[in-house]
Amino acid sequence: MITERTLVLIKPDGVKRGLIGEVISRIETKGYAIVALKMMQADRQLLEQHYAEHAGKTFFEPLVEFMSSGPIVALIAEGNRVIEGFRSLAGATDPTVAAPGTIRGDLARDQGTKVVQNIVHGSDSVESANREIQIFFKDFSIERNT
Ligand code: DAT
Ligand code: MG
Repeated sequence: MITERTLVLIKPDGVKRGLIGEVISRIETKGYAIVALKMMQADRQLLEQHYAEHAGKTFFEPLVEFMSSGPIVALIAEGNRVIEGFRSLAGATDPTVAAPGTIRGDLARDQGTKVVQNIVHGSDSVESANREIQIFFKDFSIERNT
């Protein structure tokens, strides 16, 4: 079985609300390993790269503004099927309908903002994970996801 890595971001809403420990705890309790971790301020250039797939959408500009509105935590989690597994822990994009028991379902709600604020980001495929890990952790090897 091939071990995977995924990029997780704890977004500014998660950091502001003091949920760094809660999110990390859920990842570790599930059994995934955290193999890289940093707190940082993401700038526009980094976020435009990270969210390139959403360029041109109505929520793109609010998304970049929100994600640069305060510190975030970036981490790499590792384990078999961690990409799918973290998406499952995170829950649906819209926190109003995200299942209870998930990070977004338990910890977030609609704030009436132009962009959905939902505590965490998780890569959605091996290709995305490799690309995003390179953006946030330039020196980190990607060999395990290839
Ligand atoms: P996810 O974070 O679940 O992978 P995504 O990649 O489609 O979701 O979108 C990135 C983020 O942008 C998402 O976490 C919240 C916000 N977002 C997505 N769709 C939106 C929409 N229709 N209106 C407002 N914000 C949205
Ligand atoms: Mg996404």
